[in-house]
Amino acid sequence: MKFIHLADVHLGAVPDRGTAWSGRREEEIWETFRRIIAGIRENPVDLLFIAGDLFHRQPLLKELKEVNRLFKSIPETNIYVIAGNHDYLNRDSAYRKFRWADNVVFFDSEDLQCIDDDRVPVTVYGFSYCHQEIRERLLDGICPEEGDGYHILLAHCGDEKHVPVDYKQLMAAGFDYLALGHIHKPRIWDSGLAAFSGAPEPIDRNDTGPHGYIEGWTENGKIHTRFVPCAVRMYDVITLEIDEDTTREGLEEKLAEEVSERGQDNIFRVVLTGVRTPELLLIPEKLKACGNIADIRDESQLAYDLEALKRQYAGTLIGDYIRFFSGKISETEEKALFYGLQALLTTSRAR
Ligand SMILES: [Mn+2]
Repeated sequence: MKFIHLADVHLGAVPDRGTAWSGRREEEIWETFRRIIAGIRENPVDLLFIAGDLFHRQPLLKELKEVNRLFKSIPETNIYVIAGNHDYLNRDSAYRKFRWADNVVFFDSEDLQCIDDDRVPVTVYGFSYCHQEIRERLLDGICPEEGDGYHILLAHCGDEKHVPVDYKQLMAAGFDYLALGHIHKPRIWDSGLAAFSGAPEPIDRNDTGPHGYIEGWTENGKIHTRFVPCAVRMYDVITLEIDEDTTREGLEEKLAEEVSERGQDNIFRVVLTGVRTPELLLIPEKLKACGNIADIRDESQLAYDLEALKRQYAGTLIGDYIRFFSGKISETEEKALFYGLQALLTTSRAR
């Protein structure tokens, strides 16, 4: 028996709205989903599990038709789908009246349901979201029914607003595999008993690292799994250390190099660390032009010789400003001191 476990596809999401690559990302999320289905067409599996948030929001009827068309194209595979918190079954949800292809089982209730597969010895358990949040611990105390074959649970869960879970307890409940969704980064338990497949394509800038799905198979009566990366791009963090010799041009060059080394198509968050001199004036737009830069976080500290400045500017606004912050100061005050000084010094120089 072979299966594929997907979750958090988030069809319809528009990542990084307002950036140059946003529209392309919206397409890529669909393309990767189509590619996974095409892969199943080439290499059929018995079961496909979709553990919630197939859609980023309420699906449109035409989107359901398109997904159903893809599902119909893999008739040798039985497909089990639950709705998550993003595509939850609200009263008017297009999910409610939709007629799926014969090989699709859609769980349409918040109560746990259990279905015996008609082709392989597997019983599938699952429930869908009918609300945006489920704070109740719906998975506490559940266990598989008596009976042969493999017992596989689909669940969209994992934080306090979305079915909090005691993993240890759930792992001991007797299921052969837990196909989990909601957490976008893949997480696979060593026991092989459970996994968050993660989103096949990263959806936002916090979804760093590799993304893909889980492939499972049985061997000697036990389920084995492996992670299969499939995302076309990755979110990554570039940390640039600044020192007193850093120039604006030098930093832009370093960022461009780093981007091409890690992959021009990837999307980056940039973190600036170290110490910078007041002379180094960075232009965020120039840095952002070095690649797909989603955001820049400046954690560098301005280097000032406070004592020297205090002496040099004694009796002026700048001197008073430094004196105001003397003694032990908080992190926020330190920021205020440095940014204030930078503003005062640049304007006083301009005069
Ligand atoms: Mn979710």
